[in-house]
This record gives sequence, structure tokens and C-alpha cells, in this order.
Amino acid sequence: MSGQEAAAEPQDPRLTELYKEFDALGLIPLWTEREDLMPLHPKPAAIPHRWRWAELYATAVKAGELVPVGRGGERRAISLSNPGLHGLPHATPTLWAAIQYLGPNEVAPVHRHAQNAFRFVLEGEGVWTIVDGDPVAMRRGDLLLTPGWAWHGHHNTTDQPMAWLDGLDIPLSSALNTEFFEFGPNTLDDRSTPERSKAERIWGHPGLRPLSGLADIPKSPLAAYRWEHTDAALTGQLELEAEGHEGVTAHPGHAAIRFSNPTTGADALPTIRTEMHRLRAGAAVPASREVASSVWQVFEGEGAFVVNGGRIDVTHGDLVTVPSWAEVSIEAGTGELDLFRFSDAPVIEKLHFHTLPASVAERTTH
Ligand code: 1HN
Repeated sequence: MSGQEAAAEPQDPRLTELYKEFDALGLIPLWTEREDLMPLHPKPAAIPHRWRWAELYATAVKAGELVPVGRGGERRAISLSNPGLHGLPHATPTLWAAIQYLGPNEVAPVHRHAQNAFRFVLEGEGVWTIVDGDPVAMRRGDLLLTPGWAWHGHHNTTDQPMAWLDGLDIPLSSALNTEFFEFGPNTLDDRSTPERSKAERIWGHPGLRPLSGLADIPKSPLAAYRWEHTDAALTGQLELEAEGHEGVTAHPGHAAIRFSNPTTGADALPTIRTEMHRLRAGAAVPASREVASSVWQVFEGEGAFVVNGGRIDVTHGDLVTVPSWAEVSIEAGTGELDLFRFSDAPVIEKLHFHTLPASVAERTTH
């Protein structure tokens, strides 16, 4: 039965009265909304979309000239607003992504919030982020974590600006109403610039767990995942594959790693999956779809995403959103393609929304 059809035809006046009553009582009958409430597969409002890094960076530079950073606004961060999400500052329904720009010698004040955050550094160095009192250097290719409720502020120690990618679970936190925020001190007293953070000195040794840290910690205690390690891990996979070993890469010519929590082996952040991918020149990631939404950023190289049949060419720094259940394949150009990706997959997996029978998993979106 369709309520709309019923409404269009001359109908029993008692039914007209009933719909008025529903409305007055704040009720909506399922039969008029079934397709929205129970679609056959995810029909995301978010759309596949690309933001050019060159354009983001150029606007960030202008913001750097015109907008001071300090207490109140807190961060000179410019968020990616997915065109399908009605003007919200959300890249996907669950993920927030932004370019953050810190000018020469600028300071972003200390605060903390319940939302989990990371920074991924496309280029540059010279900023230290101080996480729960631990100064952490930010350099090209590094992934830096700011788990929920950790105090954090940033300071640029150089006379050059620096920009990076911020990712947070703000939209998820907002949907669940789990947001808390607290301002820290107005001044950043610790301007020290150690090469290695305390977190790395304790946790940053492959496969070695300190006996002082045998209890699992739900948010990774390792504040920094350094490019030198990520790069070596990806290089190792591709080298072994070239030597004829099987099962060492994600797909032929496609090396990939997940940033993980050294105490549990789970995702580095409880709500956000973070990964690095490397495709050999000319290699491709075959088409697949996933019950999770992602944001990808090109770290190095050029290539293309094909999302739901639409081709999106990408180059250095470009960001692409891939909505839940969109079919995506990726092609490297004439050189190697390095890609950073983050997604809401840990949340989906914890809630077991990803376990579907194959017959359902074959349904298409377009
Ligand atoms: C935040 O604290 C940072 O610490 C970046 O750099 C972006 C977006 C919304 C709310 C807090 C940061 C943020 C943010």
C-alpha cells in the first residue's frame, strides 16, 4: 500500500483525517516512507567527489594572510564539504577532513575534545604538535594521532608555513551526541623540539612491547607513525612480490598497510581506519565496494579513481571521497602511486554492519 497513492485518489475521509492526526501527533507511517527507511542497499547522500590540493592550498595561503589563528577559532582548518551533504562541513556522513595551515612561528592553542583526530603530512616540516604534554614532530609522510580527550596544541618553529590534512570523527560524534570540548591554557609553554616523542621512545620499536604497557589501550599510545617505516613496509611488500613470493601484497602490484594500535593490533583510532597504499606504475586495484565511507589523499604520483563508473583523475595531494557501497577501482599512472586513506570501517565492523551474504553483496548501486 502507498500512502501517497492513497492521498492522490479520492479517499475515505476517515483516512484523510488519520493522516492529519499522524501529523499533529508527530508520527509518520512507514508505508509512505518505506524506500527511504528501508532501501535495498545503501543510497548515500554523500557523492564521490575530488578536491584539488593545489586549490585547497591556494585558499589556505589566503586564509593565512587574512585570518589569525588563536583562542576561540582555535584552528585555521578549512573543511571539505561534500556537495551531497547539504552544506555541512562533512566529507562523508561520519568523517571530517580539512586542510590546516599554520604560518611561520604561529601557535594553535591547546584544547581537547572527545572526538578522535589524526594529521597526515603531505609535505613540509617544522611544526610540533604537543599531545598530552608530549611534543611530536610533524614531517612529510607521517601520521600523527590525537586520540579523543588528549590535550593538543601545535606550534610552527620555522619561518615557513606548513599545511597538512586533518581527519576527525566529528560527524559521527555529532550524530551520536558524544561531543565534549575543553579549552587548555592560553599560552603554550613547552616549545621544545625533540626528534622523537616520548610515545615513540616507549612504543615505536617494531614488535617490542614494554612490560610497563601490557594492559590494552583502546586508542593507540603511539603518537607518530613515521614515513620511514611506512615507506619501508610498502617497499618490502613490492620487493618480495618482485622476487616471486606470493600473498605478500594486497593485489598484484598493490602494497598496503594499516596503521595499528601496538597494544591490540586493532585500528590506530577506535573510530577511524588509517591506511597507506602503493601501486606500481600501471598497476590497478580491482573494482570493489565496501560498507564504509572513505577519504583518499594522493601522497605521491598520479592516477585515477573510477567510482560508480565515473573517472576521477588525481595528482599530488588531491582528495577523493568514496561513499559507502560505491564501486571503486584505482589505477596508477606511469609512475608509482602512493595513497593515504581513512575510513569509518572500524565503527561499521564493531557494529557488524559489514557482514552480508554474498547475494546481497552483489547488488549494485547504479
Ligand atoms: C581540532 O582540534 C584540530 O587540533 C583540527 O588541529 C581540526 C576540527 C574541529 C574541531 C577541532 C586540531 C578540528 C579540531
